[in-house]
Order: sequence, then C-alpha cells, then structure tokens
Amino acid sequence: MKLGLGLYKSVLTDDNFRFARQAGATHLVVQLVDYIKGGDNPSLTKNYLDGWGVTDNEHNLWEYDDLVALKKQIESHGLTWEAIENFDPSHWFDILLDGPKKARQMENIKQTIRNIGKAGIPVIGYYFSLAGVWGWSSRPSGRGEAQSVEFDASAIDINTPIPNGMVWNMTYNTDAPEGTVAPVSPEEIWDRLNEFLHEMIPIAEENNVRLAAHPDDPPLPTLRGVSRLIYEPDGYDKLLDVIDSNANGIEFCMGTTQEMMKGDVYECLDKYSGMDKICYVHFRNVKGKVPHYREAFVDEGDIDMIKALKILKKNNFEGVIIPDHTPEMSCNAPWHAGMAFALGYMKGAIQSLEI
Ligand SMILES: [Mn+2]
Repeated sequence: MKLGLGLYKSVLTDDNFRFARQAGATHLVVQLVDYIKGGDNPSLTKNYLDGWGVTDNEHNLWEYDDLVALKKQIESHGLTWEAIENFDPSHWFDILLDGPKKARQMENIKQTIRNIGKAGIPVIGYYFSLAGVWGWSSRPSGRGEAQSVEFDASAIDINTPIPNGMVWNMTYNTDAPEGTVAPVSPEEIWDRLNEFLHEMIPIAEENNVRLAAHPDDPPLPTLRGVSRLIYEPDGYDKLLDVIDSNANGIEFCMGTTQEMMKGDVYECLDKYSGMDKICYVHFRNVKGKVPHYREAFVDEGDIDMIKALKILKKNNFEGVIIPDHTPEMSCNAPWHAGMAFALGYMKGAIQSLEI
C-alpha cells in the first residue's frame, strides 16, 4: 500500500510537493481543473451552491508536453505521479449532457487518454455526473469546532435545477441562454456512461491507463432533477458490468460509500479490492449518512479506518490511498494542517500494520 496526497491545481507548486514528501507521501493524485477557492489555502467550506467557478478550457486540452513537464517537476521531488483526478468540465460537457459537441469531445478525451498514457500516468479518475458535488454547507461541527463540510438535504431544495451553461457544478459557458438543464432519467444517464465507456475503455487499454470512477457525492438517486449513477453499492457493480476490463475501475471513496443509505463500506472495500478493481482510495471519514452527514477527522468518524486498512492489506492492495478531504484546522494553513494530520495518521497506521 502506498501513501499519497491529492493536490488541487492551485497548489501544484514546488513547496507543496515538498510538503507531500515531508508528510511521508510517495505518490500524488493531481487535479488539473481549478475549481477550489482559496488559491494557496484551498477551502471546501466556502459557499459553492452557485458552483465551483468558471472553466474556459474548451480549446485548451491537456497536451503531452505539458504533462511531461509537470511529471518531471513532481519526480524531481522524489514523488510519483499516480493519477489525474477529474476531467475538465469544459472538455466533456456535451458528453455528460448528450449535447451537439459530444462526438468531437469524445475524440478529444481519447487524445487526452493517449497523452496521459504516453506520459506514463497510470490512472485517470473521473466523476460522471451532471449535478456534481453540490449542496454542501459548512459549520464548525468537527472535533474542537473544526470548520467542516456538511450535507443536510433538509436545508436546501435538492430539486433546484441546474442552470444552462453549467455541468459538474461548474460554469463552462457564461453566455448560455436562460433556462435550466432538463431532467435526466436513470436509463438516460446509464446510457450516456455506457457510450462513454465503450468509446474510452479500448483507448485506455491500448495506452495502459485505467479509468477510475468516483461515486456520487452526495449519494442520492437524484440531485437537481438529474439521476445519478453510483449512490448505493449496486452502482459499483453496474459500472463494472458495463465492460469487463482492467481499465474499467473504481476511484473508491470511503467517505461517499459510508454516506450511502444502503450497503457496508467494509464489504465494498473487501469485494472490490479483492477483484483488483480499486485504482486508488479516498481515505476519508464522515459522521452520518444521506440525507445528513458531515466530514470528520480521519479518526473521529463512523468508519473504523484501521479495520478498513486491514481489509486492504488482507487483499494485498498495492495501490495508493489519499486523504481526499478533511475538516479544516484552526491556523493560517487550515487545509495543509488537515492534510498533515490525516497523512500522519495514515502513515502511523500503515507502519503499525506493516503494510
Ligand atoms: Mn471522494
């Protein structure tokens, strides 16, 4: 098992690569979409109900040379670039929305996967969702009044439609006509994922890249009028049934799986790590389930994280675990402190289990 850190685009700097190494990480999961507010102090506890922000990269794809340059920078710090997390919404909005640019965007994503493979990055994590991560609020509800992300379905209207020009909770077109995204049925959303995977998995296989699907957070069957895919453990099975391939994998989010109304996070970890379907793990803890949960420090939530690690060890999981997100700690660098605490816990746990 390998210890990793996930870095947002705004913190892809030499100082943060040093920070990762100092905290014991050997691997990085890198986000190339700039969607978290706060720059050097990224924060998930801001108000994101109106979206993560604007992305305007439709004609600015991820080029091979740029990936290689970043990889060299990462490796100069003794780190390994394990995965990219998330496609840019401006690269695939019409794949998600089944819009007129879908065919062109499919070809663009294929070229992106070729670039990722050629650069030697083994995994691309993706989140196939129209509403995306939406509906969070925050309160000082963590241990010691730590500012924490919370989801409380009773505090918002979960049926608020998605405005035109937005997908994945990000604005990709600031000039979109008035109006909202039409409702999407479960059959429609699964059809869209099906088509996407049948186009992409052969390309991923040829280029030694694994596609890793993140579950729906919050794990509700419908959000903002649009059906979701993996909001209960059956969704993972259904995803894997689309195509039987090593390239069709899971970005296993322990927090999201624990938030699900049905199922058991330990059984899921056991099953999918036993099948070698977990590309990497979001090692995150929470308290509660939908319709109401909050983020917790890694040791204070509902999941017994040591029990989870023992399951991964039993199944010889050799992939990377990263903290995902945590409550913020009261200091000048709340995100960094939260990450350092999580990484220290994870490092200690791994050492104690000799894995
Ligand atoms: Mn996650």
